[in-house]
Amino acid sequence: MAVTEKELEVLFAKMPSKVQKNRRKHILIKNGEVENPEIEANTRTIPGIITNRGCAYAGCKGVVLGPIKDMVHITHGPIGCAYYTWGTRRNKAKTGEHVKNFVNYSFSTDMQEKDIVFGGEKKLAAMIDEVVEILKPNAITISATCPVGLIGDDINAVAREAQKRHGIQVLAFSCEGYKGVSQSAGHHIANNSFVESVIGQGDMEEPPSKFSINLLGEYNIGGDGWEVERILKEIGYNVISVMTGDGSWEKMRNAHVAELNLVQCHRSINYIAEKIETKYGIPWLKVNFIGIEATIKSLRDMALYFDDPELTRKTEEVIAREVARVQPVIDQYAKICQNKTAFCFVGGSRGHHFQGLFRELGIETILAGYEFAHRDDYEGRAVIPSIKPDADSKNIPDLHVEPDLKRFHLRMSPEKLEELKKKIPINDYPGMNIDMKEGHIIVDDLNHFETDEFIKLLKPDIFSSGIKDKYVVQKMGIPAKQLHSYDYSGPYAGFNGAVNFARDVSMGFASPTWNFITPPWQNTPVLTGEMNEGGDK
Ligand code: CFM
Repeated sequence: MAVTEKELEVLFAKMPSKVQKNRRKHILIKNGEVENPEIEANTRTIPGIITNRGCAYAGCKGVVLGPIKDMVHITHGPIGCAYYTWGTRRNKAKTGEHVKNFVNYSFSTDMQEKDIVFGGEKKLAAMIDEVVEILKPNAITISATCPVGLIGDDINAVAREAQKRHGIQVLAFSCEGYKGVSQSAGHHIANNSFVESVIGQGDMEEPPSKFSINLLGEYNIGGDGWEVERILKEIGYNVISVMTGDGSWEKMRNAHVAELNLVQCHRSINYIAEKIETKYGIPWLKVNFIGIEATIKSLRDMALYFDDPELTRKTEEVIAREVARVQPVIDQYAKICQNKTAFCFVGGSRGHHFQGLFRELGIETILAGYEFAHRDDYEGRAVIPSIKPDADSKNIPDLHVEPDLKRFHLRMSPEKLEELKKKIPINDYPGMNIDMKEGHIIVDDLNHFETDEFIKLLKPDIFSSGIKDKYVVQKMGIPAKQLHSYDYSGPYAGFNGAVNFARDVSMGFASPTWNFITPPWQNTPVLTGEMNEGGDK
């Protein structure tokens, strides 16, 4: 099913002209004649429009910092920001003997009116003292919320003093919610600080064993990272650090010794991948462990990079064994899913990543998009030089790094790397648009009105999005599968994840619940009338 230009015009016509002008740039129909059409992204949502976006604090503390388990993450601000980010992103983390894990806690300075009036620095310093005394974390982060920026608390000074007092690293993040147009700004702020102050601070000079890698942009939602690590370890890779799912500050400090960085979520962590390349000479490879085919491709790309006969053999052995184990189970579920259609609208990477997994089940993604991704996530990294910075993007400093004189070394000859780039996505991400099919819709920063309208137009069999819109969609009689938190399920990555996903999605379709729901528009009488502009006729 596809939408015609004419139908799209009808949709636009319902918007006020100013909104229409703006939204036209964010909505595309994939058209074979224009291979990679331009889309506007990472710009402000018009105030008043209900979208799914979050804030810079959410991207910094919630997404990138939050999953690091051996640090205590302090939210400096009134209690709401800490409370509503407590446990809602299902970034799981293992505990064990001698493992510090504070992921299940929420820490806030709980600023009151008096702190807003007289300043909250003393309260923050006292809280750090308390945290060190009670929990003894390996390091601490402080994330600023909006009021902190407004009243001008100097969190950097508080962090510096606390670091001297306690002898542990205390990092301050000026990630006030308003710092950018979405959580994407917060990713960038967190990335900058990790490159500057954490990565490369460890003592290791050499990788501890062969095939050492870092896994970037994997946050272990519902256990995704554990499934990916299981596969990688079985093949023979040594995972030095994961950024940041079930991650640790201690391990990240030695990330500089790896031979390759894998990038799962390009949007949230491409800055780190890029800067590590410049600083330490580690190339990065775009991978995708969502879906059987994508997982296999990623594993084979990695084998090509390392170019080792034993590793390649083991890669194929694991692939063959895993596929033989999971495919028959998936095939059973796929019978329920055949010829269905989906909307796949997620934050910044999953709108693309999950399309392959849907396809493997016989489900076609007819509308996809991102809440806050940039043009490169749609059109590929080749467009980066042509993206014009605006006032909002200039708000986040672009960190300048130089090669580390002591620790920079090439992982392979430039010629060999160039050869490899022709075969596998090294230091590159071609974006989502090229994978979308003719006639399908690409929407940036989808809003509530458009969600309603596109559902009426396209009648998808399943809607994949988040908590903010799932209930509205379910009330329309359409199953909704959250692809942020995975509801209460997961992992969805790797081989085991594909089975879980197939089970959950087919359960959604097969549930008798939908027979008890009548979409509201089927019962509502449609009144027609005319405006009487002429007065009292
Ligand atoms: Fe990356 Fe993510 Fe995503 Fe993201 Fe997020 Fe998330 Fe996401 Mo929700 S880091 S961009 S900021 S893959 S929390 S684990 S699911 S919007 S698509």
